[in-house]
Amino acid sequence: ASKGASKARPISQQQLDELSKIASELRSKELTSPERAEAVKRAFVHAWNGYEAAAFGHDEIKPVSNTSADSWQGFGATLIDSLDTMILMGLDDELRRAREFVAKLDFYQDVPASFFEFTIRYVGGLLGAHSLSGDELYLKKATEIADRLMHSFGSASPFPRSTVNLKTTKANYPGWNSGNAILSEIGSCQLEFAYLSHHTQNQSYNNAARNVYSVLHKMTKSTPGLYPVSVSPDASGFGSQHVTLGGLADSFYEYLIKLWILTNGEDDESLEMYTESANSIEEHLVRRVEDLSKRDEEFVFLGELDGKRHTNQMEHLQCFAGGMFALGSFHSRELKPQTNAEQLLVKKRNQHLDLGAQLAESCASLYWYSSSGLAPESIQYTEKSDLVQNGWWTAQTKYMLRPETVESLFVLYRATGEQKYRDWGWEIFLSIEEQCRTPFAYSGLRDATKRKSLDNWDDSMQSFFLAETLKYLYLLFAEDANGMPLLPIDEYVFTTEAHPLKILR
Ligand code: DMJ
Repeated sequence: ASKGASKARPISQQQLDELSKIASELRSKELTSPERAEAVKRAFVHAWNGYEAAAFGHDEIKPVSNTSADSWQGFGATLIDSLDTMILMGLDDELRRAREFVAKLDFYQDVPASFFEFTIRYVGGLLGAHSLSGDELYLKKATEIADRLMHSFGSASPFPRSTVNLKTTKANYPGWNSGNAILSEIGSCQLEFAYLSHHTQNQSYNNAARNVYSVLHKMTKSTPGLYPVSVSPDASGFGSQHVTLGGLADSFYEYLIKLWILTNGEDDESLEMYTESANSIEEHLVRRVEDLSKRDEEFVFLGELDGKRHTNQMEHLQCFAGGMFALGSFHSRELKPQTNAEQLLVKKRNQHLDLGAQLAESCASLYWYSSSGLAPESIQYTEKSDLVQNGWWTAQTKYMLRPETVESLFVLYRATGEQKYRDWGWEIFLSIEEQCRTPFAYSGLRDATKRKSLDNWDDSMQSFFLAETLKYLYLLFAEDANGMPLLPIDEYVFTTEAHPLKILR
């Protein structure tokens, strides 16, 4: 639903020209990393100012019509998702105003809440802010909302239901999925709930979330480590044989290795699940496609499975996987293996780093080969690459300001120190400036294969743009006063919405 009177006249040609000037000026300069970080920070401030002026307290600004939208029940998704980015960037005045809003929030409302979205954006956003600031208000507010979300868990199922009414506590699995649970929805609360339990000394959050893993792990699968996206609520089986690392599944795989990291290596089962999954992803989902157009390197893409049938398609969402493999590899570097899973992680250290790097480069190349400089939402590809130039083509044209590729570039940079990751991230940032900057904020594109025009803006800026995309870009370039990276990845682990949680030691 879109709210708020339109505060803007239609965007004029003169305004468009001014926007283009900002981007071309940036492009014309050779900037140092700290200067690039400053440019990303200015982009954040531009978007935040627009949000504050037209949509403060709403979930999002609509960045072309300069109005507001409430996709997540209007608790201020952009504001909460942005708190830790503001802390990181030292935006004290903006943060003070946002904190005042958070202090007044009341989650006891008669509205249906998506367990997944509310966990990753609201609970995660508040916990990231707590982790970086130590401010107890954020922990208190995260606990308030988590207590409402806990009603998603019931006695009939080990899995949280998709939607829960925050007041009546009535909860359901989605009707559109024949009443089955969705893998990503039940498997992407484990970091947030583990952190919450640790800091509140209340184990109920972690017990409920963590049990989901044990139950899923025991269920029979056609291929070990590959979990179909649709799960029956009583854990008796899977609703389909569709396996993907994309939508409906992605952050489930991401969280397996990250929970092991967050628990400082204590959670053996999550590492076991990760190494099983990593093996099967390598064996069954990785596809290599010759690049006939520009490079000697092959594209390394991920496909999907329907039973035994392989589908050659990849969503932008799957581009988190480069970072996932690199992160697992990074965390094996000082490991003295004691379990089979730890041994496997150490043994695969170089292989996983190489695979992560290839996936990340392939995802970056989807940006290079697109005329907007920004990657489409999904592609299809052929392994008989003499048929189609490049070997891949666009399936879904939209570009939603998504973070997964820059997230992988960030992890790869931190894991290897190779400058090319910074340069690729900078190119993506410049394209965002050129194509997506509006007078009020940043807008997604309807068609990433076309260059900028008013009609091509989709008038949407989801909260993850400030929570993730700009945060990862900032972290790619920013350094502290001693030239050291901010938020080292051996001290913090990032939730699927890029909220940094300090490793629990
Ligand atoms: C974010 O909300 C999270 O990263 C989620 O895991 C996937 N979708 C968006 C970003 O694309």
